[in-house]
Amino acid sequence: MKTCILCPTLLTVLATFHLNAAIITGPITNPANSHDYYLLTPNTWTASEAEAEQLGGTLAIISDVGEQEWVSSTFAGYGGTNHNLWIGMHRIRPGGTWVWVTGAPVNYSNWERGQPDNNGGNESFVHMFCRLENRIPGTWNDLTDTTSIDGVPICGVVEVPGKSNEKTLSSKEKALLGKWYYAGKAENSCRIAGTENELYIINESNFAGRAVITPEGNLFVASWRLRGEIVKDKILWSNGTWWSRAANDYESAAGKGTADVEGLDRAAGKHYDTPVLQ
Ligand SMILES: [Ca+2]
Repeated sequence: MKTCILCPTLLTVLATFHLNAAIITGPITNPANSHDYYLLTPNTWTASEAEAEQLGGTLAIISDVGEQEWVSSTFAGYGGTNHNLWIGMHRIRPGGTWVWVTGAPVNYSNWERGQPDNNGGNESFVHMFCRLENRIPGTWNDLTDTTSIDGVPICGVVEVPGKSNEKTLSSKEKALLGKWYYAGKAENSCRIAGTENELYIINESNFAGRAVITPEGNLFVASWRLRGEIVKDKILWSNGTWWSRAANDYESAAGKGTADVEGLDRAAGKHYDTPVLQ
């Protein structure tokens, strides 16, 4: 009987924080850049970014004061309700530098006074404040991967690049889309996702980085300074790791070493120590 009484509470919790966030409203087009935006239900930065990628974009990349003011005024008080807003800025590792998930250059910021403070040493995700006493609406704060602050939920704002750019993904880029496996391990799936004209690498920790194909035919993720050599059904990354299209236990197949799996002996090579974007 006790279990039955607890069930509704448990279900409410599960329904409130899905693995992915859901959409409150959108798409709403920003007339200044013709990009589409969505407001998501309250969730963590990580779950919100995952939903953004499902929608074909990322959490919003705030490029200038105009976009800042449009996003803040459109979504922070949407529907007469206060929402703090996750945006697409994060640290790849605790205490590291701030980057946009797309790898876009950080040319604009709007930190609140005293922020970012990395309070507790683990604030690696950025949100905008809504209008609330003691807070300057629209200013940014670094925070842990949580779902609320000041008792007010945090909702992701998704930005999906418009189709005004005529460039589309090449057939080589399209062939890379879909699921990959870190070191060929079934439990460590990764993804390569694409918008209409941009390619994103999403690693086993669910961090996304904008990727381009270099003139020599390799992948390059600028925000991570990481190159990937495409060898048949594998990507050999310049940090010595590799992805495979298929989930296979390569280590078992190859014994303790992996050198007899084609190309893997080159994965940890030093030929990409100085990545240069064209
Ligand atoms: Ca902070």
